[in-house]
Amino acid sequence: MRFQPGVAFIFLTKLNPMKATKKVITLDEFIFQKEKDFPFATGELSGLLRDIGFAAKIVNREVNKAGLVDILGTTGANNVTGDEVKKLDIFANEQFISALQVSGECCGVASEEMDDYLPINTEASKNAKYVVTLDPLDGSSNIDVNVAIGTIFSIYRRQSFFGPCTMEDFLQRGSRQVAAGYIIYGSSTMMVYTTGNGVSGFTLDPSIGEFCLSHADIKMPEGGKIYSVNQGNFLKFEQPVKEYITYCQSEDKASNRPYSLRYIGSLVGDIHRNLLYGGIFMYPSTRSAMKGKLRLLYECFPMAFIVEQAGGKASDGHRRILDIEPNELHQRSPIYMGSKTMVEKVEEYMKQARITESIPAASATVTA
Ligand code: P6P
Repeated sequence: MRFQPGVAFIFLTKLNPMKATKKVITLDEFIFQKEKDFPFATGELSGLLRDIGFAAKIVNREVNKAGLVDILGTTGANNVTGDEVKKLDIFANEQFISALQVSGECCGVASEEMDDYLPINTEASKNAKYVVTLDPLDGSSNIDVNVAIGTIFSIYRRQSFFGPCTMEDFLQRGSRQVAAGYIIYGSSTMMVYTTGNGVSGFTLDPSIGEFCLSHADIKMPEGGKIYSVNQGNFLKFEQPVKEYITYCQSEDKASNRPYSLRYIGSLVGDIHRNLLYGGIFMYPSTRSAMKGKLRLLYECFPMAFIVEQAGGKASDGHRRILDIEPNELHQRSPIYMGSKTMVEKVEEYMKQARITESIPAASATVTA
């Protein structure tokens, strides 16, 4: 074969380990860089985000072998290493709490897995500046069928000044979050978070054990063609929600309808897809669950913060999710969040319904 320089160049660059490649930015480097953008930053929030990233890697390792553990776990209550086979959401809760306890930057945690909040009263933490709310492993019932699941977290500055944290430190409206994020354990594992200056996504590279910047400055499309809702609850929804779903299903080429229904029953998976592709996620109230299903503090608030920071919108049908003042840790809320124009359309249906109810004779309808 005659020597062909071009082929040689390709051949050599493939082999050449020193070949210049795009700089990989790890989560730790990114956090450190962003901290420099804030002259008065003290590094405490950065430390907290790094600790959450570390715990995520531990949880990821266990989630990835969950199916295997089940097979091996049939030998009894213990797995191959002799450890008690814990439910993964309890395991995840323990991992994130221990990471937050050693962090020294967090004085308390509220979690879906715990009835009450947990003060962290060690010498290093009891006067720390931040509290964290957590859904350690949302959608964990999907593990056995290999559907994406996730961890959701939210970080607030404490309201109390020093000493053990108080309930008021957790019962803050969503707009007071200083950071929020999720980890999605899916076809790849990603950490997506915001500190109020846009949304960044990091993909875990198992070969180096680092989250690497893969989605800088995520922006949610203003419109979308995906609607996510548990269609099985349709008959239980209130009338304007039924009308909006029917709107999504109606033929109208000018507005790209009918939309596609995409719903995997795992909040982090559904939101992550809609964040990148555009779309609306809905968990409305029903007759049997007047407040909806999703929890305000550690599901709705953090996801709403992320969606808004990416240019989307999050509402309970009538008001901005982030403006809601919570009065209990495990409070639920209906939620409609996603592409701005899609959420605004739902709010239009809800508003018309209120007008119709207030003027019974009115035949007010929503313009399609
Ligand atoms: P449903 C998972 O159990 C979860 O909390 C969220 O992750 C998900 O969006 C929702 O519940 C699914 O609820 O009632 O549609 O099965």
